[in-house]
Amino acid sequence: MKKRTCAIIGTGFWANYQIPAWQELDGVEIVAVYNRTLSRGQQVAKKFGIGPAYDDAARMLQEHKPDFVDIITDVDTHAAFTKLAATHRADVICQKPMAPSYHQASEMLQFCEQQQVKLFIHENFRWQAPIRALKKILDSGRIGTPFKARISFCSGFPVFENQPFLAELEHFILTDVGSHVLDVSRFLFGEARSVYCQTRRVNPNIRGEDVANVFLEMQGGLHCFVEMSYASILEKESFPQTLVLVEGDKGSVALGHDFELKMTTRQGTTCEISRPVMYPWLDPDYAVVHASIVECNRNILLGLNGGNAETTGSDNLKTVALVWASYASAAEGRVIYLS
Ligand code: 89Y
Repeated sequence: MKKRTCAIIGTGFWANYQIPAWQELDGVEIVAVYNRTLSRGQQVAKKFGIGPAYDDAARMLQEHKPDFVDIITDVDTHAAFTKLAATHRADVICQKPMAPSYHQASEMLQFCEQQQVKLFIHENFRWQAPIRALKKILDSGRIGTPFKARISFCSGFPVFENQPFLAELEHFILTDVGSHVLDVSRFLFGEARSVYCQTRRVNPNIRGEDVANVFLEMQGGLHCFVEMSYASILEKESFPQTLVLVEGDKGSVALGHDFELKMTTRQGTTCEISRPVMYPWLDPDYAVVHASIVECNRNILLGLNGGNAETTGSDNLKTVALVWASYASAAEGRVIYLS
């Protein structure tokens, strides 16, 4: 099959994993990279044996006419680059969070629909090996009907060292981590009916909130507590693992530290370990996240080729809605009912 050509937009921290993850797949050829600072783009292009590098994204799109772009920039630029690529008739993959507001995210989606290009959001947490293994257990019916769950991402990892712009965000943890873990809640349990959230800032050196506790009632009735924090100094640091406990009427399943997946029924407890693939290019501190980029890209490539991808723009808009409903709930101190 003919390879799909891809142009990379943005060669910051995350591009160092997004690019080699594409190189794990047969069906994609990266033909050019753009970065605001040309020397940085050239450095990354050289590192991965790709190129050429540009500091003018429009010129890159004009000259290479790629089948799709992979936008790996800060959230504030997502809408502008999406529109630019869509105008050049390139399909778009964009990092999460989709946009800095629900309004801008839905505009991005609308614009791509008008231009008749596809839009996908690179939402990778649901593609993590242990999350997929947990979903398989839920789908097998072995714990019966789930009625209650906790999804937890609580860490003291110095996240601002690798991604300093996160400290500047007015809306931090719900957009950065909440986009992921609220998406996991949708992946596991479907859509939410209502949201109640409280937030806090513990770290005085950052602008946004670094703690958020979200209580969801899912449409199926399940109660789901989604907690996230970058202020948690715990006995066992779990970054960047998402820990999950689901209780059903016939048993429970717990995704614990180090990818241990334990299922308990009245017959006893079984345990499996669902480790990520340790690709040579990944940063071991981020292993489970970086490995999931390959699976997320594989699924999006399927979508680009006409199959069904999970993390389309229209699907992800529902996750964006949960993030902003959480902020609205925290600001107004009330339960928000989702339509
Ligand atoms: O930006 C975030 C992400 O997408 O995964 C973890 C992270 O790097 C820091 O919260």
